[in-house]
Amino acid sequence: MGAVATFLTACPRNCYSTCSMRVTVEGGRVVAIEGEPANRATPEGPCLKGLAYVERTVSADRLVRPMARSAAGLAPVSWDEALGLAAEALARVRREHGAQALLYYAGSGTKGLLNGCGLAFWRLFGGCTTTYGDLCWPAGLEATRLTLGENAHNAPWDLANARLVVFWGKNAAETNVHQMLHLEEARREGARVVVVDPRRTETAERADLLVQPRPGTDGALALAVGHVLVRDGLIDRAFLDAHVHGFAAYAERVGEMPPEAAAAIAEVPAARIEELARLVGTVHPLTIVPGFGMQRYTNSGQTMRAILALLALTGQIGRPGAGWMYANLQTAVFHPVKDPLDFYPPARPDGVVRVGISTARLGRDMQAMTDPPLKAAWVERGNPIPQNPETPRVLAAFRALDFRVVVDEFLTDTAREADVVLPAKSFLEQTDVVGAYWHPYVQIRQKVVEPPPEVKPETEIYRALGRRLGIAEEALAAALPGPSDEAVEAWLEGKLAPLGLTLERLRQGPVLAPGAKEVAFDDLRFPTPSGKIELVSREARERWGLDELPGYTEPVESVRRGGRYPLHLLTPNTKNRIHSQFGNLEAIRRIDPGPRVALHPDDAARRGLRAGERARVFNDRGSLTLEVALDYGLSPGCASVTNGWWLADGGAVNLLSEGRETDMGYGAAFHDTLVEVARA
Ligand SMILES: Nc1nc2c(c(=O)[nH]1)N[C@H]1C(S)=C(S)[C@@H](COP(=O)(O)OP(=O)(O)OC[C@H]3O[C@@H](n4cnc5c(=O)[nH]c(N)nc54)[C@H](O)[C@@H]3O)O[C@H]1N2
Ligand SMILES: Nc1nc2c(c(=O)[nH]1)N[C@H]1C(S)=C(S)[C@@H](COP(=O)(O)OP(=O)(O)OC[C@H]3O[C@@H](n4cnc5c(=O)[nH]c(N)nc54)[C@H](O)[C@@H]3O)O[C@H]1N2
Ligand SMILES: [Mo]
Repeated sequence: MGAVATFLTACPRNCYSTCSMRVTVEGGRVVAIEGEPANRATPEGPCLKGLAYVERTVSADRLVRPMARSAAGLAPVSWDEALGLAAEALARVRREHGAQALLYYAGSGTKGLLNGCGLAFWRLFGGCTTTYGDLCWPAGLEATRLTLGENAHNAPWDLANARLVVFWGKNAAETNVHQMLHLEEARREGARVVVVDPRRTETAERADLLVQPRPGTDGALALAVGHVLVRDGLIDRAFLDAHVHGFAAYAERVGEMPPEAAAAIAEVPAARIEELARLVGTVHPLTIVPGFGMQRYTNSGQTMRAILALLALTGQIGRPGAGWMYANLQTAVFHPVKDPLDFYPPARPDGVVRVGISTARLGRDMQAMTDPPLKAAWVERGNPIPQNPETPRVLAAFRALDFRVVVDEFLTDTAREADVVLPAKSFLEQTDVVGAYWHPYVQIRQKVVEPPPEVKPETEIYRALGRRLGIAEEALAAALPGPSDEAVEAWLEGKLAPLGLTLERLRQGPVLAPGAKEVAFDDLRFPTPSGKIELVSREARERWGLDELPGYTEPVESVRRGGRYPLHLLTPNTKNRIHSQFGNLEAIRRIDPGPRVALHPDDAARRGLRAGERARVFNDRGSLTLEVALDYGLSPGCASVTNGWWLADGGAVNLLSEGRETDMGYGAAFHDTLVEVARA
């Protein structure tokens, strides 16, 4: 056995927690993963997924050699052959159709500054087409920016100071497990907890009040809460006068939504709406923790504005224990994100990179693209076939291309469609620096082991491909840090130095991002056009064509709009997977062996379905055959399947969704989906 050493690193998954972890390596192999108490947000250490890296890094399923397609399917080939095939095909596409006939698709598989190298490389290639928007959170980001001016919130541990915590469309007990520790601290001091969710989630187990709106109707619910606050004078007049723009117009708007009206829309008893309003109006400090669940609808940006308005009314912003804990972009110190459009570089057309495909409409936009049409795709860090809306179209669009390259650690549904699959490094195999979107720490994501002999980091994949494409060595060197570990580190030091940080410092522990505030907006300055919290937003109209006030509109795909199918499909996230990752590991399979559709027992009985039976979940776009699970905690009229199952598992939920954007921010309206369930 070789030497034993322990390293500090951070989990780079697209997850709130971005845990600090101590990784023990013995004989070149990861043997243990533990927590790092210096991270005040995640002191207890990683979840089961984090612990499962011990398996994941050496999993027998991991891709450790390139593969290429022949008549017999995908088979291992040498790097020489794989890169030769890719270079030849890409050069041909560029020669015949132009560089923009290549789609560069990057998903959310890992965080890190080195991710930016992809686009830098494609610029050297001569350009590409890429996507705008994302699958995750942009409607909420934009709603928050329109209202508060930027996305920042109090430090995670400040939740302990709250006396009322409202989890609105967030299931922290599964998706942000560390937040529950801060919640428990608040509860020990007497805090009360509200959960607003059509499902009685694990988070709801801790709640004093559970409000279960009909999916997609939270806007109406929030307006009615605002109505009661204004009606009963449960508002902070001094705060409104000094720091809020548009209260008079807002008060008029909520006048139109008394609790009885919202009760009819949201299918929540009016008395419960009154109860929620009384808590919001009287139990302070109040933190609202909105999740991403209700911002996956066609009306979701407006919904988020309506919920956020409740904090403006009650003056619960800029104080300890108070505020809007949505997205904390205070660690975006390397590329400050002032505007959600800054996420999609380059935000402005430059003739080289065509930012022309909506992530939410990936399949449709790929098929519709002309001048030049798309002929090839390069996919990295993402699994768009099961994860983007409307899987059948995404699949068809990928199949219609002449050539596809996928870079991944595993043979995902998307990789299975590729002509060339290149094995990706794991986060334990190349040093990088990561931020977070919940806590305010900048962290090192440290190389702790060598990659398997035939695995290269993306930076080296690009360098090798670039050489084959005849790109000048100096240009590659300028765009791609490496090849040595020292050169990668020197590049990272160059990014850190302007912030007064070093890798050495990060190796000692997580570091608060320079300028990060423990209490966001404590100076009550809001970088909006009026300098105040905006209940009325001109930009909402000018940029998105929406009402200047928050409002409620029925989701596009709805039974009340005459939708053909009766059940509302929810596709939430789940504890032991991150989207389409981890579900293939033995440690996870033991707990969560396969996809199931949850139904309220009454809905199941009406269809003659019993627990454990197989049922077809379907609409005009597609169908899934799944095992039925009964859940009294799920609102009647809903069906729920966790997202992230692969086509290969028979559970790819986006077979059922449509490629539709949210009302603002270019997000994906996954939950605007109706289905029927019947005996298989
Ligand atoms: N119906 C429905 N669909 C959804 C959602 C929903 O709620 N409902 N949620 C959406 C949300 S919020 C998100 S964020 C998306 C997530 O969708 P994606 O962004 O596609 O993310 P993952 O499914 O996690 O897949 C990431 C892939 O990156 C690979 N990977 C990991 N590390 C590396 C690396 O270092 N290099 C390379 N090259 N590859 C790597 C992983 O193996 C994995 O295959 O899904 C969305 N899809
Ligand atoms: N374990 C784990 N953790 C994760 C992830 C993961 O896949 N697994 N993914 C990470 C990522 S990328 C994301 S985006 C986050 C997402 O984490 P969350 O913010 O918790 O988001 P979701 O699971 O999409 O949805 C949260 C809740 O919204 C509810 N919901 C759906 N529709 C509505 C509605 O109309 N109104 C209301 N009030 N609620 C509704 C759902 O039932 C669900 O319980 O989690 C991150 N953390
Ligand atoms: Mo996400």
